[in-house]
Amino acid sequence: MITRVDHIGIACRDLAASIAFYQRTYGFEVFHQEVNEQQGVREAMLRINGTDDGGATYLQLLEPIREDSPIAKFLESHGEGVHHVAFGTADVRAETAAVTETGVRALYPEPRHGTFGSQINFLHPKDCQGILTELVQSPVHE
Ligand code: CMX
Ligand code: CO
Repeated sequence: MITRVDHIGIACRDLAASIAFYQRTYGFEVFHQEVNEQQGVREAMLRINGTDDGGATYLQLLEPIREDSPIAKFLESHGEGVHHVAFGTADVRAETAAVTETGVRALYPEPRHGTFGSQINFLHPKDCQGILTELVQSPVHE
């Protein structure tokens, strides 16, 4: 079951400049920053609100650290902007299995490491109304 919008992933060329935009425009603060080598990104999570399942909703600002990473590729073809939408679930394996039963392709056979030690998978944008969709199990649910 999906219980919340976990985050909106936004591709940017300059993480510091993007953070500064969200700070001055809406007053959003950086909640967490990390480098995810496997995904090829330097990222910042800006916490927007808490949710009644104990999770939260964030903006995830993503700057590529490698030319062959998905974010670098996306910036080249689409420019800066919304890259993916992420839904939160208590069980990413079960949710991925349920969704793939409906004919939607998951990108990974097993969940991978996401922000804050979360577990993530992605659903192919061509199967999801043109939107790259991420499924996230936060560590609070483990
Ligand atoms: N949203 C919507 N459509 C997208 C897309 C996106 N983010 N990225 C690519 N596409 C579309 C392209 O427009 C293209 O469509 P057309 O065939 O109509 O031109 C098609 O998908 C294939 O595009 P591509 O450039 O060949 O892209 P790839 O197949 O190389 O990669 C994808 C696409 C989704 C498989 C790849 O980006 C991926 O593996 N993503 C998952 C990992 C990821 O995004 N990590 C970064 C975020 C990490 C995090 O959130 O923590
Ligand atoms: Co994400």
